[in-house]
Amino acid sequence: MRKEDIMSRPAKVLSQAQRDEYFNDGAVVVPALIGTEWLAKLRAAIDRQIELSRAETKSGSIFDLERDHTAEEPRLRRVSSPCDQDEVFWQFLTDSKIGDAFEDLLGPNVKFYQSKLNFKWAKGGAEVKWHQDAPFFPHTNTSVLTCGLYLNDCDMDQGPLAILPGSHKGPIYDHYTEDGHWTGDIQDKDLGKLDVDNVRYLHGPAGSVTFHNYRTVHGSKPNLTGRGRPLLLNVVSAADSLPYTSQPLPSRYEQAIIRGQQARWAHHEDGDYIVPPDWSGGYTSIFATQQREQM
Ligand SMILES: O=C(O)CCC(=O)C(=O)O
Repeated sequence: MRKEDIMSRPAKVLSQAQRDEYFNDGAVVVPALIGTEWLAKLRAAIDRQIELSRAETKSGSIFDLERDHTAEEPRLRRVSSPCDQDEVFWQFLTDSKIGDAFEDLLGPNVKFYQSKLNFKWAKGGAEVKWHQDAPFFPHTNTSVLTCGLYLNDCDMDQGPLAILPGSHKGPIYDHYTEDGHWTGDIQDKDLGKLDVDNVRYLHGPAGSVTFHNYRTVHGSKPNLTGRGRPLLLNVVSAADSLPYTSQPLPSRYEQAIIRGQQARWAHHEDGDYIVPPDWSGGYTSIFATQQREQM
């Protein structure tokens, strides 16, 4: 959906300044947007996933585990497609005011693309290197965003999401090595082109929500504190933005409408997009590919 059409509608839950920041900088964090009731429900659902992970000994299509994960001391990197694992995660998207925020940034018709729960466990939760989301799942237009909900307070030392303001207006960077291996991060040859001195950290108290456009360059540092950093990430798009490559994180809700209705017309924007690998044979996580565990 076009920015002018989105911004011509009155905001439901974000301020005009927050909407402007999203469009100008490619990201915004809204402090404590989600209240204690939803946080309690979601934390209980996360605890259920952690309990289930105790039975796992290696990473698979649902649980991505740190090397020293054990039944006694679980250490998770990610739960893939949490909406498919526990209905509370889906209800959060359809029944909470997060849908109003989506409308403020994407227009009245909003659909689901994928979800993941990234942990950054205490004392070692891994770095996420600079990358863009568009190379993982290109769409016909740029009305695609990732929304991150901090389940606990997240300060500067816990590896908050970091973004490079304005980078959504720049190029799509290569996420393959020169010899054609997908790494899921921006290659050394391009790192010097990034304006990393201008980095902005999106942190805040529990219930704070980050929104970044799928072209925005982002990443996060390791979590070396004793406090975990569970971050629930949902990717949503305007209904008229369609993916044209296979989904890395399959879900029964893919393309399900969260607000409004399905589009009759797809909107296409001009541009050059890198083609991701064919994920239909399976995908683990950004942590595994960036750590070169599969190369
Ligand atoms: O968990 C994080 O800090 C960032 C994750 C991320 O950017 C991703 O999964 O694409």
